[in-house]
Amino acid sequence: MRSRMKSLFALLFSALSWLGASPAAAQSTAGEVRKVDKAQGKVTLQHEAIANLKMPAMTMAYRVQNPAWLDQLKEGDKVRFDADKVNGQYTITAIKTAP
Ligand SMILES: [Cu+2]
Repeated sequence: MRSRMKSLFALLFSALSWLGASPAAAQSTAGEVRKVDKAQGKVTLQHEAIANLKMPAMTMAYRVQNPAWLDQLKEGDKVRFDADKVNGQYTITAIKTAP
């Protein structure tokens, strides 16, 4: 009985931590690379609406959280990404190329 309770709690806990981890892990917005500007540490994306920023679909330049990501991107790449406002600047916090 005791061990059943224990495993139930373990299951519940892992379910909760999975829920907590998933939003950060999912690249939620689709876009296409228009321009890579390594000097400025920015990438211009044509993107879908971004719910968490209440932003409609548009083309705009974003700062990237890690400038090394720019080496993996080129004009015309289809991507999925997360963006947030960091220190008042729209910033890409995660990005990967999509097939
Ligand atoms: Cu935008």
